[in-house]
Amino acid sequence: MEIKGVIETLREELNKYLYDYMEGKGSYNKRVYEAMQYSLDAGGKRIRPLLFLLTYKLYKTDCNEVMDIAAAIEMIHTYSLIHDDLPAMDNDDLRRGKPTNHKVFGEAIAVLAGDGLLNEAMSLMFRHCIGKKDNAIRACSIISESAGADGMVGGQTVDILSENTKIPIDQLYYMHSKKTGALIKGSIISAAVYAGASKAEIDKLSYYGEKLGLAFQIKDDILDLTGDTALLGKNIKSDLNNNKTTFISTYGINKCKEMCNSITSECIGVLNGMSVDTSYLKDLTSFLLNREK
Ligand code: GRG
Repeated sequence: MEIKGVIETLREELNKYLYDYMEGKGSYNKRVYEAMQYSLDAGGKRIRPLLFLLTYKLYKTDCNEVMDIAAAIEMIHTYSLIHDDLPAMDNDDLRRGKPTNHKVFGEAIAVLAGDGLLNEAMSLMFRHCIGKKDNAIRACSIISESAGADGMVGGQTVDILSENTKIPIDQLYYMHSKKTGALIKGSIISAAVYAGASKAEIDKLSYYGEKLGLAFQIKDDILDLTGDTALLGKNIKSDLNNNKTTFISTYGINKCKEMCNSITSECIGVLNGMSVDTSYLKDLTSFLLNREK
């Protein structure tokens, strides 16, 4: 199968899993499932679950065995976007090319939809682990920690506290390594741990994940300034409007483009130095550098 075919196939399988999972759920509480499904099915790139599945695929053949964990990762990511868009946070009205969750369902239901997705993700992972070996539990624990107060929530906290202030450079790196980087890195390491990779390979993938998260964020900052709202599916210049310190405000656009290129090359270098066939992961890595959305 072509490289693009493998990634596209996994994305489609995941999309089907997510759709089937939510479809028809609920009774008197149906509205919250509708809100959860609205954002889940709004057309995200599925980068984090794909990183999880492609890393798992370095060592194992059947990704369907861990599709529920991949779905849980996407639920966690989607919850974070719903909450990030709320008036109390970034106050955005467009996400994934559609009105944000609270614009359609109201703030209270949007908060609950985010809560519902996070809890559903944890339930999915717990259920997956029943009767499985330690590796599965370790993997799910890495994912849940990466989303927590020392991970994504921690980064978001610093982001919120830093609005309208110029923050020092180490705080900027801390913020992004947690807010954006933690779940990206967690998706990669958890899959390696689950699949039984050696300590040396996990260390390499951990370094790769850290750098990839950084390149992803710098690219996100670039797109926020220079991207096209129609392509991105979200409003641009949100960082400027929210008066945030970003990689662009710190280094300038040209240096950021250069950093994005060189960090991506470093990521590819790490993947080249592995003993397994990393071509799918390399393809996804290059896609992230060149993406327009
Ligand atoms: C609310 C706890 C909490 C956390 C929010 C993820 C996040 C933390 C905020 C999103 C703000 C933002 C734009 C961060 C930059 C990087 C990022 C996470 C972009 C969105 O991810 P993509 O590009 O989006 O993978 P899709 O829609 O493709 O899934």
